[in-house]
Amino acid sequence: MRNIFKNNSLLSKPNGIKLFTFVLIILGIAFAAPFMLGGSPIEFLTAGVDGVVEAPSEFGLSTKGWVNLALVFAGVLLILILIYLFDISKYASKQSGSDENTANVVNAWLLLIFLIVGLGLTVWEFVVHGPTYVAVTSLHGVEERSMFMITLVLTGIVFVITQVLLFGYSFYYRFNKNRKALYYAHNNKLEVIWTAIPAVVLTLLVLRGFAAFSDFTKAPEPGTEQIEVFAYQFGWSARYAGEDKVLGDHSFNYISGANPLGLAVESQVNSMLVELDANIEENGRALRDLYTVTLPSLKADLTKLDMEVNPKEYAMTLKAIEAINNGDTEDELHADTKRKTKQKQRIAAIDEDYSKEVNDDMVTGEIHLVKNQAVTFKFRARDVIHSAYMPTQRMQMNVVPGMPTEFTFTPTVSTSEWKAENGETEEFYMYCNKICGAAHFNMKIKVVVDDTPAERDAWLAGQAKVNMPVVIEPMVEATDSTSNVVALNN
Ligand SMILES: [Cu+2]
Repeated sequence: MRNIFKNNSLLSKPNGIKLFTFVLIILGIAFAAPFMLGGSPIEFLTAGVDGVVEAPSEFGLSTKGWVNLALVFAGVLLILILIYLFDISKYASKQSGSDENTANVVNAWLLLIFLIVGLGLTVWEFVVHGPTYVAVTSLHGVEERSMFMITLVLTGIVFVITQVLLFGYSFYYRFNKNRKALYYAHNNKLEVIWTAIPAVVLTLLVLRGFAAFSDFTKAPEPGTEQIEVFAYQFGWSARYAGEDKVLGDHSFNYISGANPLGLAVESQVNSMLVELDANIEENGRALRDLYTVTLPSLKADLTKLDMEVNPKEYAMTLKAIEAINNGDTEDELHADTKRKTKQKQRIAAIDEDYSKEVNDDMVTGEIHLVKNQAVTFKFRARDVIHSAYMPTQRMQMNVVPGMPTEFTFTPTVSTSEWKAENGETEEFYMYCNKICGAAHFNMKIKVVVDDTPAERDAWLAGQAKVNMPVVIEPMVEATDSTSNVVALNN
Protein backbone atom coordinates (compact mmCIF):
# COMPACT_ATOMS: atom_id res chain seq x y z
CA MET A 1 0.00 0.00 0.00
CA ARG A 2 2.88 2.32 0.83
CA ASN A 3 3.97 2.13 -2.80
CA ILE A 4 0.79 3.77 -3.99
CA PHE A 5 1.19 6.77 -1.76
CA LYS A 6 4.88 7.09 -2.51
CA ASN A 7 4.42 7.09 -6.28
CA ASN A 8 1.02 8.64 -6.39
CA SER A 9 1.07 12.06 -4.85
CA LEU A 10 -2.72 12.28 -4.66
CA LEU A 11 -2.90 13.23 -1.01
CA SER A 12 0.04 15.60 -0.94
CA LYS A 13 -0.74 17.71 -3.99
CA PRO A 14 -3.05 20.72 -3.61
CA ASN A 15 -4.92 19.65 -6.78
CA GLY A 16 -5.42 16.13 -5.48
CA ILE A 17 -6.82 17.40 -2.20
CA LYS A 18 -9.19 19.73 -4.04
CA LEU A 19 -10.46 16.87 -6.17
CA PHE A 20 -10.78 14.60 -3.16
CA THR A 21 -12.84 17.19 -1.24
CA PHE A 22 -15.06 17.82 -4.24
CA VAL A 23 -15.74 14.11 -4.66
CA LEU A 24 -16.48 13.72 -0.96
CA ILE A 25 -19.06 16.51 -1.14
CA ILE A 26 -20.76 14.90 -4.17
CA LEU A 27 -20.75 11.54 -2.39
CA GLY A 28 -22.25 13.11 0.73
CA ILE A 29 -25.05 14.78 -1.23
CA ALA A 30 -25.80 11.59 -3.17
CA PHE A 31 -26.33 9.57 -0.02
CA ALA A 32 -27.92 12.30 2.07
CA ALA A 33 -30.52 13.23 -0.57
CA PRO A 34 -32.69 10.09 -0.30
CA PHE A 35 -32.61 10.31 3.51
CA MET A 36 -33.63 13.95 3.36
CA LEU A 37 -36.48 13.04 1.02
CA GLY A 38 -37.71 10.61 3.64
CA GLY A 39 -36.14 7.24 2.97
CA SER A 40 -32.97 5.26 2.68
CA PRO A 41 -31.22 4.86 -0.69
CA ILE A 42 -32.76 1.44 -1.18
CA GLU A 43 -36.27 2.75 -0.43
CA PHE A 44 -35.63 5.60 -2.81
CA LEU A 45 -34.61 3.20 -5.59
CA THR A 46 -37.66 0.97 -5.12
CA ALA A 47 -40.13 3.80 -4.46
CA GLY A 48 -41.74 3.52 -7.90
CA VAL A 49 -42.37 -0.17 -7.47
CA ASP A 50 -43.71 0.22 -3.94
CA GLY A 51 -46.13 2.85 -5.19
CA VAL A 52 -47.95 0.39 -7.48
CA VAL A 53 -48.56 -2.58 -5.25
CA GLU A 54 -47.06 -3.24 -1.87
CA ALA A 55 -44.34 -5.85 -2.14
CA PRO A 56 -45.17 -9.15 -0.42
CA SER A 57 -43.68 -9.43 3.06
CA GLU A 58 -41.39 -12.28 2.06
CA PHE A 59 -39.69 -9.92 -0.38
CA GLY A 60 -39.29 -7.30 2.37
CA LEU A 61 -35.77 -6.05 2.89
CA SER A 62 -35.20 -7.29 6.40
CA THR A 63 -31.50 -6.84 5.74
CA LYS A 64 -32.04 -3.23 4.69
CA GLY A 65 -29.29 -1.95 7.01
CA TRP A 66 -26.76 -4.26 5.42
CA VAL A 67 -27.92 -3.45 1.93
CA ASN A 68 -27.45 0.27 2.64
CA LEU A 69 -24.02 -0.35 4.08
CA ALA A 70 -23.05 -2.40 1.03
CA LEU A 71 -24.35 0.39 -1.24
CA VAL A 72 -22.30 3.01 0.62
CA PHE A 73 -19.24 0.78 0.46
CA ALA A 74 -19.69 0.14 -3.29
CA GLY A 75 -20.15 3.88 -3.83
CA VAL A 76 -16.96 4.75 -1.95
CA LEU A 77 -15.06 2.07 -3.84
CA LEU A 78 -16.29 3.40 -7.18
CA ILE A 79 -15.30 6.94 -6.27
CA LEU A 80 -11.82 5.79 -5.19
CA ILE A 81 -11.38 3.96 -8.48
CA LEU A 82 -12.38 7.10 -10.38
CA ILE A 83 -9.91 9.19 -8.36
CA TYR A 84 -7.09 6.79 -9.13
CA LEU A 85 -7.97 6.60 -12.82
CA PHE A 86 -7.99 10.39 -12.92
CA ASP A 87 -4.61 10.58 -11.28
CA ILE A 88 -3.13 7.84 -13.46
CA SER A 89 -4.19 9.57 -16.64
CA LYS A 90 -2.53 12.74 -15.37
CA TYR A 91 0.68 10.81 -14.85
CA ALA A 92 0.51 9.21 -18.24
CA SER A 93 0.14 12.52 -20.03
CA LYS A 94 2.81 14.28 -17.98
CA GLN A 95 5.54 11.72 -17.90
CA SER A 96 4.69 9.76 -21.04
CA GLY A 97 5.65 6.26 -19.95
CA SER A 98 8.57 7.04 -17.67
CA ASP A 99 6.61 5.92 -14.63
CA GLU A 100 4.26 3.22 -15.97
CA ASN A 101 4.90 1.30 -12.77
CA THR A 102 2.27 3.39 -10.97
CA ALA A 103 -0.57 2.09 -13.14
CA ASN A 104 0.62 -1.48 -12.64
CA VAL A 105 0.77 -1.11 -8.88
CA VAL A 106 -2.65 0.54 -8.71
CA ASN A 107 -4.20 -2.17 -10.90
CA ALA A 108 -2.58 -4.92 -8.86
CA TRP A 109 -4.05 -3.55 -5.63
CA LEU A 110 -7.46 -3.05 -7.24
CA LEU A 111 -7.44 -6.67 -8.37
CA LEU A 112 -6.58 -7.82 -4.86
CA ILE A 113 -9.33 -5.62 -3.38
CA PHE A 114 -11.78 -7.04 -5.93
CA LEU A 115 -10.84 -10.59 -4.90
CA ILE A 116 -11.29 -9.92 -1.18
CA VAL A 117 -14.50 -7.88 -1.53
CA GLY A 118 -15.96 -10.34 -4.06
CA LEU A 119 -15.29 -13.40 -1.92
CA GLY A 120 -16.54 -11.51 1.14
CA LEU A 121 -19.83 -10.68 -0.59
CA THR A 122 -20.15 -14.31 -1.73
CA VAL A 123 -19.85 -15.50 1.87
CA TRP A 124 -22.33 -12.79 2.95
CA GLU A 125 -24.84 -13.99 0.35
CA PHE A 126 -24.60 -17.57 1.63
CA VAL A 127 -25.00 -16.47 5.24
CA VAL A 128 -28.03 -14.27 4.50
CA HIS A 129 -29.93 -16.32 1.90
CA GLY A 130 -28.47 -19.79 2.40
CA PRO A 131 -30.80 -20.82 5.26
CA THR A 132 -33.94 -19.95 3.28
CA TYR A 133 -32.78 -22.27 0.52
CA VAL A 134 -32.11 -25.27 2.74
CA ALA A 135 -35.77 -25.79 3.72
CA VAL A 136 -37.56 -28.58 1.82
CA THR A 137 -41.29 -29.25 2.17
CA SER A 138 -41.97 -31.93 -0.45
CA LEU A 139 -41.09 -35.56 -1.03
CA HIS A 140 -38.98 -35.20 -4.16
CA GLY A 141 -37.41 -31.99 -2.81
CA VAL A 142 -34.97 -33.99 -0.66
CA GLU A 143 -33.37 -35.54 -3.73
CA GLU A 144 -33.36 -32.18 -5.53
CA ARG A 145 -31.63 -30.48 -2.58
CA SER A 146 -29.03 -33.24 -2.36
CA MET A 147 -28.16 -32.82 -6.06
CA PHE A 148 -28.09 -29.06 -5.74
CA MET A 149 -25.82 -29.13 -2.69
CA ILE A 150 -23.33 -31.52 -4.30
CA THR A 151 -23.15 -29.32 -7.41
CA LEU A 152 -22.84 -26.22 -5.24
CA VAL A 153 -19.98 -27.62 -3.15
CA LEU A 154 -18.06 -28.95 -6.18
CA THR A 155 -18.41 -25.77 -8.21
CA GLY A 156 -17.84 -23.69 -5.06
CA ILE A 157 -14.44 -25.27 -4.46
CA VAL A 158 -13.44 -24.74 -8.10
CA PHE A 159 -14.76 -21.17 -7.95
CA VAL A 160 -12.68 -20.21 -4.89
CA ILE A 161 -9.50 -21.85 -6.22
CA THR A 162 -9.74 -20.26 -9.67
CA GLN A 163 -10.61 -16.79 -8.35
CA VAL A 164 -7.77 -16.83 -5.81
CA LEU A 165 -5.33 -17.98 -8.50
CA LEU A 166 -6.59 -15.48 -11.09
CA PHE A 167 -6.57 -12.36 -8.94
CA GLY A 168 -3.86 -13.51 -6.50
CA TYR A 169 -1.38 -14.15 -9.32
CA SER A 170 -2.26 -10.88 -10.99
CA PHE A 171 -1.34 -9.15 -7.75
CA TYR A 172 1.71 -11.22 -6.82
CA TYR A 173 3.27 -11.05 -10.29
CA ARG A 174 2.58 -7.36 -10.88
CA PHE A 175 5.23 -5.56 -12.91
CA ASN A 176 8.70 -5.60 -11.43
CA LYS A 177 11.72 -4.31 -13.32
CA ASN A 178 14.04 -6.84 -11.67
CA ARG A 179 11.93 -9.91 -12.47
CA LYS A 180 12.17 -11.91 -15.67
CA ALA A 181 9.11 -13.79 -16.95
CA LEU A 182 9.30 -17.54 -17.47
CA TYR A 183 8.33 -18.67 -20.96
CA TYR A 184 6.02 -21.64 -20.41
CA ALA A 185 3.73 -22.39 -23.32
CA HIS A 186 2.26 -25.85 -22.98
CA ASN A 187 1.88 -28.89 -20.72
CA ASN A 188 0.02 -31.92 -22.03
CA LYS A 189 -0.31 -33.57 -18.65
CA LEU A 190 -2.03 -30.47 -17.18
CA GLU A 191 -4.35 -30.19 -20.19
CA VAL A 192 -5.48 -33.81 -19.79
CA ILE A 193 -6.05 -33.41 -16.05
CA TRP A 194 -8.16 -30.27 -16.24
CA THR A 195 -10.19 -31.60 -19.15
CA ALA A 196 -10.78 -35.13 -17.88
CA ILE A 197 -11.75 -34.31 -14.28
CA PRO A 198 -14.54 -31.84 -15.16
CA ALA A 199 -15.76 -34.16 -17.95
CA VAL A 200 -16.13 -37.11 -15.58
CA VAL A 201 -17.66 -35.04 -12.76
CA LEU A 202 -20.15 -33.31 -15.07
CA THR A 203 -21.15 -36.61 -16.67
CA LEU A 204 -21.93 -38.10 -13.24
CA LEU A 205 -23.91 -35.00 -12.21
CA VAL A 206 -25.91 -34.96 -15.44
CA LEU A 207 -26.68 -38.70 -15.28
CA ARG A 208 -27.99 -38.41 -11.74
CA GLY A 209 -29.95 -35.31 -12.69
CA PHE A 210 -31.47 -37.06 -15.69
CA ALA A 211 -32.55 -40.04 -13.58
CA ALA A 212 -34.03 -37.72 -10.94
CA PHE A 213 -35.87 -35.60 -13.52
CA SER A 214 -37.39 -38.70 -15.12
CA ASP A 215 -38.58 -39.75 -11.67
CA PHE A 216 -40.02 -36.31 -10.79
CA THR A 217 -41.96 -36.09 -14.06
CA LYS A 218 -43.17 -39.68 -14.42
CA ALA A 219 -46.90 -40.30 -14.89
CA PRO A 220 -48.82 -39.99 -11.60
CA GLU A 221 -50.44 -42.98 -9.91
CA PRO A 222 -54.00 -43.52 -11.16
CA GLY A 223 -56.47 -41.70 -8.91
CA THR A 224 -54.06 -38.88 -7.99
CA GLU A 225 -56.01 -35.70 -7.33
CA GLN A 226 -55.93 -33.16 -10.16
CA ILE A 227 -56.17 -29.41 -9.61
CA GLU A 228 -56.19 -27.02 -12.53
CA VAL A 229 -53.96 -23.97 -12.09
CA PHE A 230 -54.76 -21.10 -14.43
CA ALA A 231 -52.31 -18.22 -14.98
CA TYR A 232 -53.09 -14.77 -16.38
CA GLN A 233 -51.58 -11.31 -16.29
CA PHE A 234 -51.27 -10.90 -13.30
CA GLY A 235 -52.63 -13.59 -11.06
CA TRP A 236 -53.66 -17.20 -10.65
CA SER A 237 -56.86 -19.08 -10.08
CA ALA A 238 -57.31 -22.73 -9.22
CA ARG A 239 -60.08 -25.13 -10.25
CA TYR A 240 -61.12 -28.14 -8.23
CA ALA A 241 -63.24 -30.99 -9.59
CA GLY A 242 -66.49 -31.44 -7.67
CA GLU A 243 -68.02 -34.68 -6.42
CA ASP A 244 -67.59 -36.34 -9.82
CA LYS A 245 -63.77 -35.91 -9.41
CA VAL A 246 -63.56 -34.81 -13.07
CA LEU A 247 -62.48 -31.38 -14.26
CA GLY A 248 -64.98 -30.22 -16.88
CA ASP A 249 -64.08 -29.18 -20.46
CA HIS A 250 -62.68 -25.81 -21.43
CA SER A 251 -61.54 -23.95 -24.52
CA PHE A 252 -59.76 -20.66 -25.02
CA ASN A 253 -62.52 -19.83 -27.52
CA TYR A 254 -65.01 -19.63 -24.63
CA ILE A 255 -62.99 -17.05 -22.69
CA SER A 256 -64.96 -13.89 -21.98
CA GLY A 257 -65.26 -11.32 -19.22
CA ALA A 258 -67.93 -13.44 -17.52
CA ASN A 259 -66.08 -16.70 -18.18
CA PRO A 260 -62.39 -15.92 -17.66
CA LEU A 261 -61.30 -19.57 -17.61
CA GLY A 262 -63.18 -20.42 -20.81
CA LEU A 263 -65.16 -23.25 -19.18
CA ALA A 264 -67.67 -25.27 -21.18
CA VAL A 265 -70.75 -23.89 -19.44
CA GLU A 266 -73.59 -23.99 -21.98
CA SER A 267 -75.37 -20.85 -20.77
CA GLN A 268 -72.11 -18.86 -20.81
CA VAL A 269 -71.14 -20.01 -24.29
CA ASN A 270 -74.63 -19.32 -25.63
CA SER A 271 -74.74 -15.80 -24.22
CA MET A 272 -71.30 -15.25 -25.70
CA LEU A 273 -72.52 -16.37 -29.14
CA VAL A 274 -75.48 -13.97 -28.83
CA GLU A 275 -73.08 -11.17 -27.95
CA LEU A 276 -70.80 -12.01 -30.89
CA ASP A 277 -73.80 -11.86 -33.26
CA ALA A 278 -74.86 -8.53 -31.77
CA ASN A 279 -71.30 -7.14 -32.20
CA ILE A 280 -71.11 -8.29 -35.81
CA GLU A 281 -74.49 -6.74 -36.57
CA GLU A 282 -73.46 -3.52 -34.82
CA ASN A 283 -70.27 -3.38 -36.91
CA GLY A 284 -72.33 -3.79 -40.10
CA ARG A 285 -74.57 -0.93 -39.06
CA ALA A 286 -71.60 1.28 -38.21
CA LEU A 287 -70.01 0.54 -41.60
CA ARG A 288 -73.20 1.37 -43.46
CA ASP A 289 -73.62 4.72 -41.68
CA LEU A 290 -69.94 5.64 -41.50
CA TYR A 291 -69.77 8.21 -44.33
CA THR A 292 -73.43 9.18 -44.56
CA VAL A 293 -74.36 9.67 -40.90
CA THR A 294 -71.38 9.40 -38.52
CA LEU A 295 -68.93 11.59 -40.41
CA PRO A 296 -71.33 14.53 -41.01
CA SER A 297 -72.50 14.42 -37.40
CA LEU A 298 -68.90 14.44 -36.12
CA LYS A 299 -68.13 17.40 -38.37
CA ALA A 300 -71.19 19.21 -37.03
CA ASP A 301 -70.04 18.47 -33.48
CA LEU A 302 -66.62 19.91 -34.25
CA THR A 303 -68.01 23.25 -35.37
CA LYS A 304 -69.99 23.50 -32.13
CA LEU A 305 -66.94 22.66 -29.94
CA ASP A 306 -64.68 25.40 -28.69
CA MET A 307 -61.03 24.37 -28.76
CA GLU A 308 -60.29 26.64 -25.82
CA VAL A 309 -63.13 25.40 -23.58
CA ASN A 310 -63.03 21.68 -24.37
CA PRO A 311 -59.56 20.95 -25.76
CA LYS A 312 -59.75 17.22 -25.01
CA GLU A 313 -63.14 16.66 -26.61
CA TYR A 314 -62.14 18.78 -29.58
CA ALA A 315 -58.97 16.74 -30.15
CA MET A 316 -60.86 13.45 -29.85
CA THR A 317 -63.51 14.51 -32.34
CA LEU A 318 -60.85 15.70 -34.75
CA LYS A 319 -59.02 12.39 -34.40
CA ALA A 320 -62.20 10.42 -35.06
CA ILE A 321 -62.87 12.44 -38.22
CA GLU A 322 -59.33 11.84 -39.44
CA ALA A 323 -59.59 8.10 -38.76
CA ILE A 324 -62.74 7.91 -40.87
CA ASN A 325 -61.24 10.03 -43.66
CA ASN A 326 -58.05 7.99 -43.98
CA GLY A 327 -59.97 4.67 -43.85
CA ASP A 328 -58.64 3.47 -40.46
CA THR A 329 -62.08 3.20 -38.90
CA GLU A 330 -63.43 1.18 -41.82
CA ASP A 331 -60.44 -1.18 -41.67
CA GLU A 332 -60.86 -1.64 -37.92
CA LEU A 333 -64.55 -2.47 -38.22
CA HIS A 334 -63.89 -5.01 -40.99
CA ALA A 335 -61.07 -6.61 -38.99
CA ASP A 336 -63.24 -6.85 -35.87
CA THR A 337 -66.07 -8.47 -37.80
CA LYS A 338 -63.64 -10.94 -39.37
CA ARG A 339 -62.17 -11.82 -35.95
CA LYS A 340 -65.57 -12.37 -34.37
CA THR A 341 -66.85 -14.41 -37.33
CA LYS A 342 -63.76 -16.64 -37.06
CA GLN A 343 -64.33 -17.10 -33.33
CA LYS A 344 -67.92 -18.17 -34.04
CA GLN A 345 -66.66 -20.68 -36.62
CA ARG A 346 -64.09 -22.08 -34.18
CA ILE A 347 -66.74 -22.51 -31.49
CA ALA A 348 -69.06 -24.23 -34.00
CA ALA A 349 -66.24 -26.60 -34.92
CA ILE A 350 -65.86 -27.79 -31.31
CA ASP A 351 -67.89 -30.90 -30.69
CA GLU A 352 -68.91 -29.74 -27.25
CA ASP A 353 -71.21 -32.11 -25.39
CA TYR A 354 -71.70 -29.74 -22.42
CA SER A 355 -71.61 -32.66 -20.07
CA LYS A 356 -72.44 -31.53 -16.57
CA GLU A 357 -68.91 -32.31 -15.34
CA VAL A 358 -68.00 -28.67 -15.28
CA ASN A 359 -70.98 -27.55 -13.23
CA ASP A 360 -69.75 -28.83 -9.87
CA ASP A 361 -66.19 -27.59 -10.44
CA MET A 362 -65.01 -24.86 -8.09
CA VAL A 363 -62.83 -21.91 -9.08
CA THR A 364 -60.87 -20.62 -6.10
CA GLY A 365 -58.47 -17.83 -5.25
CA GLU A 366 -56.39 -20.06 -2.97
CA ILE A 367 -54.94 -23.53 -3.36
CA HIS A 368 -55.49 -26.04 -0.56
CA LEU A 369 -53.49 -29.27 -0.52
CA VAL A 370 -53.33 -32.12 1.99
CA LYS A 371 -50.09 -33.07 3.73
CA ASN A 372 -48.53 -36.33 2.47
CA GLN A 373 -51.10 -36.62 -0.33
CA ALA A 374 -49.89 -36.51 -3.95
CA VAL A 375 -51.43 -33.88 -6.21
CA THR A 376 -51.16 -33.14 -9.93
CA PHE A 377 -51.27 -29.51 -11.01
CA LYS A 378 -52.69 -29.12 -14.54
CA PHE A 379 -51.39 -25.79 -15.80
CA ARG A 380 -53.01 -23.43 -18.31
CA ALA A 381 -52.17 -19.84 -19.30
CA ARG A 382 -54.45 -17.21 -20.82
CA ASP A 383 -52.04 -14.66 -22.30
CA VAL A 384 -48.26 -15.05 -22.14
CA ILE A 385 -45.81 -17.60 -20.77
CA HIS A 386 -45.79 -17.79 -16.98
CA SER A 387 -43.99 -20.17 -14.67
CA ALA A 388 -45.44 -21.74 -11.53
CA TYR A 389 -42.88 -21.79 -8.74
CA MET A 390 -43.08 -23.00 -5.15
CA PRO A 391 -39.60 -22.57 -3.66
CA THR A 392 -39.55 -24.84 -0.62
CA GLN A 393 -41.70 -27.45 -2.38
CA ARG A 394 -39.06 -27.46 -5.17
CA MET A 395 -41.85 -27.26 -7.72
CA GLN A 396 -41.48 -25.32 -10.95
CA MET A 397 -43.18 -25.69 -14.30
CA ASN A 398 -43.67 -23.44 -17.32
CA VAL A 399 -47.26 -22.36 -17.89
CA VAL A 400 -47.72 -21.83 -21.62
CA PRO A 401 -50.77 -20.61 -23.56
CA GLY A 402 -52.07 -23.39 -25.78
CA MET A 403 -49.72 -26.02 -24.34
CA PRO A 404 -50.98 -27.76 -21.18
CA THR A 405 -48.26 -28.76 -18.71
CA GLU A 406 -48.44 -30.59 -15.39
CA PHE A 407 -46.44 -31.40 -12.28
CA THR A 408 -47.10 -34.06 -9.64
CA PHE A 409 -45.64 -33.84 -6.16
CA THR A 410 -46.35 -34.60 -2.52
CA PRO A 411 -46.17 -31.85 0.13
CA THR A 412 -44.65 -33.16 3.37
CA VAL A 413 -44.91 -30.11 5.63
CA SER A 414 -48.27 -28.53 6.48
CA THR A 415 -48.83 -24.80 6.76
CA SER A 416 -49.43 -25.09 10.52
CA GLU A 417 -46.12 -26.94 10.96
CA TRP A 418 -44.38 -24.37 8.79
CA LYS A 419 -45.79 -21.52 10.89
CA ALA A 420 -44.87 -23.24 14.16
CA GLU A 421 -41.29 -23.44 12.97
CA ASN A 422 -40.89 -20.11 11.15
CA GLY A 423 -43.43 -17.73 12.68
CA GLU A 424 -47.16 -17.05 12.38
CA THR A 425 -46.85 -14.75 9.36
CA GLU A 426 -45.08 -17.34 7.19
CA GLU A 427 -47.14 -18.83 4.36
CA PHE A 428 -46.59 -20.95 1.29
CA TYR A 429 -47.18 -19.28 -2.06
CA MET A 430 -47.03 -20.22 -5.70
CA TYR A 431 -45.18 -17.43 -7.51
CA CYS A 432 -44.78 -16.56 -11.16
CA ASN A 433 -41.15 -17.11 -12.10
CA LYS A 434 -41.18 -15.75 -15.66
CA ILE A 435 -41.05 -12.05 -16.33
CA CYS A 436 -44.54 -11.74 -17.80
CA GLY A 437 -45.22 -7.99 -17.61
CA ALA A 438 -45.46 -4.94 -15.37
CA ALA A 439 -46.99 -6.52 -12.27
CA HIS A 440 -45.18 -9.86 -12.61
CA PHE A 441 -43.42 -9.36 -9.28
CA ASN A 442 -46.70 -9.46 -7.41
CA MET A 443 -48.20 -12.46 -9.23
CA LYS A 444 -48.78 -15.13 -6.60
CA ILE A 445 -51.44 -17.32 -5.03
CA LYS A 446 -51.54 -18.56 -1.46
CA VAL A 447 -51.07 -22.31 -1.04
CA VAL A 448 -52.35 -23.85 2.19
CA VAL A 449 -51.21 -27.36 3.06
CA ASP A 450 -53.81 -28.77 5.46
CA ASP A 451 -52.92 -31.42 8.04
CA THR A 452 -55.90 -33.68 7.28
CA PRO A 453 -58.21 -34.34 4.30
CA ALA A 454 -61.14 -33.31 6.53
CA GLU A 455 -59.73 -29.79 6.97
CA ARG A 456 -59.31 -29.37 3.24
CA ASP A 457 -62.77 -30.77 2.47
CA ALA A 458 -64.28 -28.31 4.95
CA TRP A 459 -62.65 -25.43 3.08
CA LEU A 460 -63.68 -26.84 -0.30
CA ALA A 461 -67.30 -27.18 0.85
CA GLY A 462 -67.42 -23.40 1.24
CA GLN A 463 -66.33 -22.70 -2.35
CA ALA A 464 -68.77 -21.63 -5.07
CA LYS A 465 -69.56 -23.94 -7.99
CA VAL A 466 -68.83 -22.61 -11.48
CA ASN A 467 -72.45 -22.39 -12.52
CA MET A 468 -72.82 -19.79 -9.79
CA PRO A 469 -71.44 -16.28 -10.38
CA VAL A 470 -67.67 -16.21 -9.88
CA VAL A 471 -65.83 -13.04 -8.99
CA ILE A 472 -62.49 -12.78 -10.75
CA GLU A 473 -60.24 -9.79 -11.21
CA PRO A 474 -60.90 -7.95 -14.46
CA MET A 475 -58.41 -8.49 -17.24
CA VAL A 476 -55.56 -6.02 -16.89
CA GLU A 477 -55.30 -3.83 -19.99
CA ALA A 478 -51.83 -4.74 -21.18
CA THR A 479 -49.76 -1.80 -22.34
CA ASP A 480 -47.59 -2.07 -25.44
CA SER A 481 -44.51 -2.81 -23.39
CA THR A 482 -46.10 -5.70 -21.56
CA SER A 483 -48.44 -7.34 -24.04
CA ASN A 484 -45.69 -8.55 -26.28
CA VAL A 485 -43.24 -9.40 -23.57
CA VAL A 486 -41.46 -12.58 -24.41
CA ALA A 487 -41.23 -14.45 -21.16
CA LEU A 488 -37.69 -14.66 -19.95
CA ASN A 489 -36.10 -17.34 -17.90
CA ASN A 490 -34.98 -16.03 -14.59
CU1 LIG B 1 -46.63 -14.36 -14.76
